[in-house]
Amino acid sequence: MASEFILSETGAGVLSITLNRPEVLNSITAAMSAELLATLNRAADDDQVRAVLLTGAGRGFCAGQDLAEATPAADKPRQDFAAHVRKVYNPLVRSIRRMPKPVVAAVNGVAAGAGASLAFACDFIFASSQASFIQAFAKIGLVPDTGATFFLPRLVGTARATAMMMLGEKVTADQALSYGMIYRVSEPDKLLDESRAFAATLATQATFALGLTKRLINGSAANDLDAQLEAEADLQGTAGRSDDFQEGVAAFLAKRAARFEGK
Ligand code: LHQ
Repeated sequence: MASEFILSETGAGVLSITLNRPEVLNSITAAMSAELLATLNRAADDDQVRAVLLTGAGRGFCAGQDLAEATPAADKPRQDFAAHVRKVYNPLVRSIRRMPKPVVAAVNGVAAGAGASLAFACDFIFASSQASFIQAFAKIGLVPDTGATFFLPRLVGTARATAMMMLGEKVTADQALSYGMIYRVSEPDKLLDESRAFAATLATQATFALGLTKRLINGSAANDLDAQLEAEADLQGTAGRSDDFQEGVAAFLAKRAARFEGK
């Protein structure tokens, strides 16, 4: 499928995806979401891709739902947002969380509504010092979606998550870092280089095990201790049979750098 609203390129084992509707701060239409989902799903199956980077073109990361596409009209029946969220947003979150490789968000500017939620679904968040995070839903009479009510309390605790989601106030990159909500703040002109270099380093690591680690992190949100211990044992069995484990130990014993292939 040719992409009109996103750009993508692969290099050094990293698929870089750029949301590309800068004139509306990369807000999401159904068409853009379909392109993003197809690209993410292809990345999941592509052995050449061992890490994914998600960023936005222009001065914004993503302003959430394109409100021009979701405008209520007095003379029309009210829209069914339940169906919209299930179709347009939930598959994106599932695709990022099920991706058996790390996904890095490079938040170059404002991330609002579902745009912020998408960043929260990623494994690492780099943010420009000029970026901000806004749970804009409350301001327009909606509830947080796209996983925000799942990820945000886990990232920052219930008190801060409630304030962010009920007040819709802007959280700066530095605040987000101090909350433990994001991984790193970069200077605006260094964000892409730093986050891409980070993703490229991840892509040289034992990415098969990183994918399994991600599954364990996903599971720990719902499992009790016994279930989680069992899941760890199970996936350690899988990791222990991998080529990357053979290589990792061989490299350690030979005192050389490992050459992982992600399998
Ligand atoms: C936009 C948008 C936008 C269209 C900026 N849409 N044009 C799920 C299910 C169903 C329905 C609804 O939603 C959802 C999930 C959601 O994501 S709900 C939350 C939707 N997003 C928002 O409510 C955020 C709306 N945007 C804003 O509050 C501001 O634009 C922020 C705070 C993000 C940035 O403010 P500024 O830096 O002052 O930029 P701006 O407001 O001037 O925006 C620049 C342009 O982008 C402007 O167009 P213009 O033609 O005037 O230059 C905006 O209209 C356009 N834009 N967000 N979501």
